[in-house]
Amino acid sequence: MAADGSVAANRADFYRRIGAIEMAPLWEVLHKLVAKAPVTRAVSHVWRYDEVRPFILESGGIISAAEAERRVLILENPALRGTSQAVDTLYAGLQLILPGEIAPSHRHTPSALRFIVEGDGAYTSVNGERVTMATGDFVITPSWTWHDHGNDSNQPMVWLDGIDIPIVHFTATSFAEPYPEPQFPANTPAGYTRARYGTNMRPVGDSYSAPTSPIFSYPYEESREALETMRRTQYLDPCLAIKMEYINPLTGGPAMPTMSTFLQLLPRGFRTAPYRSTEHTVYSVVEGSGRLVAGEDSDARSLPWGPRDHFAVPGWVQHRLEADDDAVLFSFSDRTMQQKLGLWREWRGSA
Ligand code: GTQ
Repeated sequence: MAADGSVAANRADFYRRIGAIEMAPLWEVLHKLVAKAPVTRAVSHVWRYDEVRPFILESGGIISAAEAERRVLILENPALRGTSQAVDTLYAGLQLILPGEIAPSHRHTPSALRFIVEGDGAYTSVNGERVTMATGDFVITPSWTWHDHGNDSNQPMVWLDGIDIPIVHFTATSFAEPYPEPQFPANTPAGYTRARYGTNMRPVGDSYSAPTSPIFSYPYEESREALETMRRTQYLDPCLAIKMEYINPLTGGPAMPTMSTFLQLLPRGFRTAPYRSTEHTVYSVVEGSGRLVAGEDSDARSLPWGPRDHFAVPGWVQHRLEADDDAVLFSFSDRTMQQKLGLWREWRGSA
């Protein structure tokens, strides 16, 4: 019993004594631990490409790709500075590779995606098979596969790296190692994986089974054409317009185990109904301009975006999208991970 016998002093004394043997009282933290609704410090934010691009190009004179290993400017959520997080569960960065450079081969347990923002003619090699990369292409480097990047073109290339690093850190399951040479031997003819899995066929007797799609390149031209046909023939979802998910052709499920990836078309003048879901999302604008309206009622903020801009929408933030022109948005989120854990929820408002 504390000297003055008061309840507060009594408790403080009790907490101190249990603290000495590494214990703590639940009742002081219960409602923070078991929150009524998602709590995140992350905020909605747009990185404007006209502000970002000069610094990306300048980074080319600050360090070489070889020395940096990956010459990337991380997109850090303004409320999560110092954490390398764009949103709670996802890392995002913009990588620059100049003509003639090689970003040396390595592998790691985090799964990575590339979405090409600018340029045409660089390549990524995944376990020795090269895919070329052009603006709007979506490329995967699955967990624990050797990958290097190179640029044989005569222009700088910039792409978005989307990686599940915060998820891997949370589970403390990060492993990484460099390949002993700058490049993994080019041991597989270009187009090999596309031939095996990319034509709605697979080799008889094939036993590929991995949590990531065997297809690791999804060219923009094909995905864009699908959206165009869909928008002419299909009802537009009030909250999403036309939103397609990149899939693993062997399962019909998401292309990667931890991250879901999407390409979305908002027709000119389309304004979505208010929406929220628990997934944390990062967008890369391919075509068109418009705005993200994030927050509720008088707290709502209007954040304009245009081609090559990137924006973050944290989970459970009510938002809508408005398109001034036909707009095409790439996005990635942790939706599939949340769904696997039975945690994902959405809410749809009316227009
Ligand atoms: O290209 O492998 O932005 O390992 C961060 C870590 C890119 C990559 C990043 C990486 C990579």
